[in-house]
Amino acid sequence: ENGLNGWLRYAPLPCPGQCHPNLPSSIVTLNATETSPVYVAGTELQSGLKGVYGKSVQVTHNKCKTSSSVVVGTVDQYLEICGAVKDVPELEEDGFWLDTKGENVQILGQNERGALYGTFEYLSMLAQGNFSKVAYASNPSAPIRWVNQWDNLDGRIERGYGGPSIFFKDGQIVDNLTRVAEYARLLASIRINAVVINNVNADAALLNSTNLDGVARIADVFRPYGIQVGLSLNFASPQTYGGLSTFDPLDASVIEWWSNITTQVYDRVPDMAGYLVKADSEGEPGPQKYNRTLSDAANLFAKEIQPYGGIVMYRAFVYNQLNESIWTDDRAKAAVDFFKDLDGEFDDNVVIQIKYGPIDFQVREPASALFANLFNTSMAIELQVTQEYLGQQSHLVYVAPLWKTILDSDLRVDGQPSLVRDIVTGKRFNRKLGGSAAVVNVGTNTTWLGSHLSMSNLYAYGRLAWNPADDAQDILQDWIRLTFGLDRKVLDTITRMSMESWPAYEKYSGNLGIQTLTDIIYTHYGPSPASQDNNGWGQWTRADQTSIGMDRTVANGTGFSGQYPDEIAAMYENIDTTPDDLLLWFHHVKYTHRLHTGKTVIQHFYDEHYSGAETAQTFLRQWESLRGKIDTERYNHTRHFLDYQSGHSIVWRDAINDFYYNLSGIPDQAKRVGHHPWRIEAEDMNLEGYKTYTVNPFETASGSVAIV
Ligand code: BDP
Repeated sequence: ENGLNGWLRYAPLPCPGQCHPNLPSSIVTLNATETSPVYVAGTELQSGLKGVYGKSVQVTHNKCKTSSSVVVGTVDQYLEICGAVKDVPELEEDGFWLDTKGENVQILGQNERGALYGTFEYLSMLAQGNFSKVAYASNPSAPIRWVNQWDNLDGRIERGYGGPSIFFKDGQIVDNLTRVAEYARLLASIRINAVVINNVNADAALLNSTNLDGVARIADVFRPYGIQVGLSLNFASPQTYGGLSTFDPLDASVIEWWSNITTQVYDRVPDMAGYLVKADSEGEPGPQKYNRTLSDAANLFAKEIQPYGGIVMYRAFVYNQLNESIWTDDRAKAAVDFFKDLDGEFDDNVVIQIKYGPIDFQVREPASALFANLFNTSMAIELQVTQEYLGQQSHLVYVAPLWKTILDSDLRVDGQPSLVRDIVTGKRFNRKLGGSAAVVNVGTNTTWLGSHLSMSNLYAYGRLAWNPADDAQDILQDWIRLTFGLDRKVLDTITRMSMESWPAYEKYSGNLGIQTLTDIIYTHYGPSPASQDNNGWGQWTRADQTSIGMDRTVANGTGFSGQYPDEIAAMYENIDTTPDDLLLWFHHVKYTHRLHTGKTVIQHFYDEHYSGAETAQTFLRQWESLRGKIDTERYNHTRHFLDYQSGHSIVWRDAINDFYYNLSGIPDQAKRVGHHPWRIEAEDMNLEGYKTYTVNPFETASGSVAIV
């Protein structure tokens, strides 16, 4: 198996058809149009029943059967074609009703999308051998359940690790959209309803008429799966691409230019989801050039797409990494500084898309303070499925538990319970719009993301977008059963490895809230603690010979902690009440400072790096215990990465420990750091055809020497 079908393999279960006499013997869809989600649901049911249980079942359309069938449609279609529906509660948009108790299995959506979701739910049960008799409604937590792709028109994907784009090549939309349809299928099964297809660092050439025709073709492929397409815009397009002398958002010619573009877009794609805008960030142009506000910018687009029902996702990731003030100030404060005073100024169809933490997809961050500073503005949380700072798919890191720490954070606005998940879904402040977006970055690789196990993150994202209260391990286990079958040992082993993976990665990369100590300037991969300071992106570790951590308190530091509501601000302001895992995020302390556990910071660093790497090394052995229980192709592919991770976790361990030992001069009590008695250095071997090189930064090779 090559991974192409992800968790929708419909692989045969050990006990085929005859064990399950109650399998439906016909499928009825209440829409006969081939491009409708309900029709697609019928086809999907047919292949699921055939694949899992070897049962061939006919699909008929628009004719109700009295027994032994699966009926799929909307509540309204059912009423019209089959008659009154019993027991179905009022459903919300995209919600569904699934009833396996009666004579027929009923899958009824509030709309066609909901019917397709319900079908995938039923298929997920069947594929996990689950024949329980159930009758329930399921509704989404929020209307926005989007994914973002950072695909460039030349086919490269920014921070993508699964090969080139499935959408673009050489400046154009590819001819063959087969992979797009396969992606649509995966996304629909996890209830994603929109996809932004191009990079947030956007190229205006997407707006030429050939490319917009291509976007229409992409939208046609996604539509039968209930998925809408959205576009990232480059704010300077009217000037750089349109030839105007300005891109001032309040200039009449600029407004007219965008109006014209919007007409061209919606003429081709009448149901386009909306625009995504990154502006005034990391060198991208924005309204600040003309002293206009971010709301001036967002509302410019909002007004244009409002008549079409479109949404503007305006990113809160606004900061200027090369601004001089960053040397003394704190990038973590930027989002609140920029957006707080604009609360209420945004049009109703604007949603502020906020990265989960104040910095940038780090291994541990507190929840973005902006979630607790906007009360009259719709928000969505931005997560990252692609593991940019988290090992880039070469390391196993199941990220859902990290996301849960944020979604379940209580920010105590006005002293009241204010879970991030209730804020972003719109419940806490009564906003109609809200939800989530995740940067996914699948590519043409058959594994989609680059490695098989990383697909649990995509699956979990969709599940949490639908219901952020779900449990990370429960979600994982559904994914394992669907991806690798029902074997108990397979389930237990992959569960254990995955649940241990984020804590392990945090331990051997950057713990105590010091952030992922990767190279911060370019690759965001591999250890490079020194690169975290003295550059325009941040001054994060502030490590010197005696102390470490970034003081973000109001009393002595950057004042970031004061951006939270009082109770939370007070917790982070005080070193004693700050949780250890965020200690260095909020405080600058001596290496000898004692944690709540009684250990010193430096000893904890040493110990955790050993412990994290040790855990990562068990992953390979754990996986190898599954030999013969997993098909060879996926077994070997995964084994390769876990083998690599075993070694690279040691590189991480030693690089970080050596670096801080060198800086602080404080020895490891357990005498491991700097002592590697069993290690054979490559440069000490007889080398033929290799040369030795001194490496900089020193900590990235033992003894500072590498061979090439
Ligand atoms: C950073 C990425 C960069 C993105 C940026 C963003 O390194 O490639 O363009 O975020 O989210 O994490 O805009």
